[in-house]
Amino acid sequence: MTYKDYKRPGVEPIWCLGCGLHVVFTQLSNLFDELEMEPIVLSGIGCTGRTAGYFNLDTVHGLHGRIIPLAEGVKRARKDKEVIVVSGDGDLLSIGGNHLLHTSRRDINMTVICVNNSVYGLTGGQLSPTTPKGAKTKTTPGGSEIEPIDAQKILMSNKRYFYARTTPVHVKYMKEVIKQAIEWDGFAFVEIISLCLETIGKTMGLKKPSKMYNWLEENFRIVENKQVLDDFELGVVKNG
Ligand SMILES: Cc1ncc(C[n+]2csc(CCOP(=O)(O)OP(=O)(O)O)c2C)c(N)n1
Repeated sequence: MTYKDYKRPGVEPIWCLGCGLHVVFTQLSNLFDELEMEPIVLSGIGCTGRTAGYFNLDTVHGLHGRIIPLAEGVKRARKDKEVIVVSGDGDLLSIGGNHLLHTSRRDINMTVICVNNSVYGLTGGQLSPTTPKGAKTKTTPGGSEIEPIDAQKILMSNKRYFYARTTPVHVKYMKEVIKQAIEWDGFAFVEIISLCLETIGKTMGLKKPSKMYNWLEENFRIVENKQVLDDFELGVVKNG
C-alpha cells in the first residue's frame, strides 16, 4: 500500500489548480500511510467539505455546520477507530461554532482539521468568521469592519486543549502537527491557513498560487514553547 491508495479510485478532486487543499489531502494520505492507519474521515460542506469524499476510506459528508456532532456520534459508536474531521472555517466556526464549543468541552477524542481560507470559498467568497479586518469580500466590498475569530481562544476556554496552527507551505510541519493531534488523547484542533485563491486571494493580489505560497512563507513563522500564538505564528499550544 502507498499513500496513493488512500484516494478513492475514479474520483478526481475538483479543487482549483494550486489550492492548498491539494497539499492537505496529499499530506494526510502520506501520514495515514506512514502511521498505517485507516481512520474514519468526515467533512461538512464547502470546498474543504469535499475532502472526506476523496478518501478511499469509511467517510461521512454531513450537513452545513453539523459535522462535529456527527463525528462525536461516530466516535462513540466506534471507539476502536481514529476519527478525523476536515472542514472549512465557515462550516466549523460559523454555523458549526456552537458544536465546536461543546464537543471540545466534552474532550471527545477526535482530530478536527480546519482549513481556513478566510472566506466562504465554494459559494463565491463571502465574509467568514476568520476574514481579516479590512479585507474585501463579496459581502464586504468596502472591507470587513469586524475582528476575526481566533479559533485558538475557543479551544483555550477549556481546561484541557490541543490547538495547532500551520500552513500548506510548511509541509513537513503540517504533517508533524497533525500527527501530534492524532496522538493527542482527547479533542485536538489543527488550523491550516490557506487563502482561497479565486476570491480573497484575488483581492489581496495573491491570485497566482506561487504568490499565495510566497506570502504564507514570508509572513508566518514557526515558534516553540509559547503559551499563546500571536497572529502570523505557527505552533502548538496545549494543556492537559
Ligand atoms: C444550511 C446551509 N446553508 C448554506 C449553505 C451554502 N453553503 C455551501 S458551502 C458554504 C460555505 C462554506 O464555507 P467554508 O466552510 O469556509 O468552506 P470553503 O468552501 O471555504 O472551503 C455555504 C454557506 C448550505 N450548504 N447549507
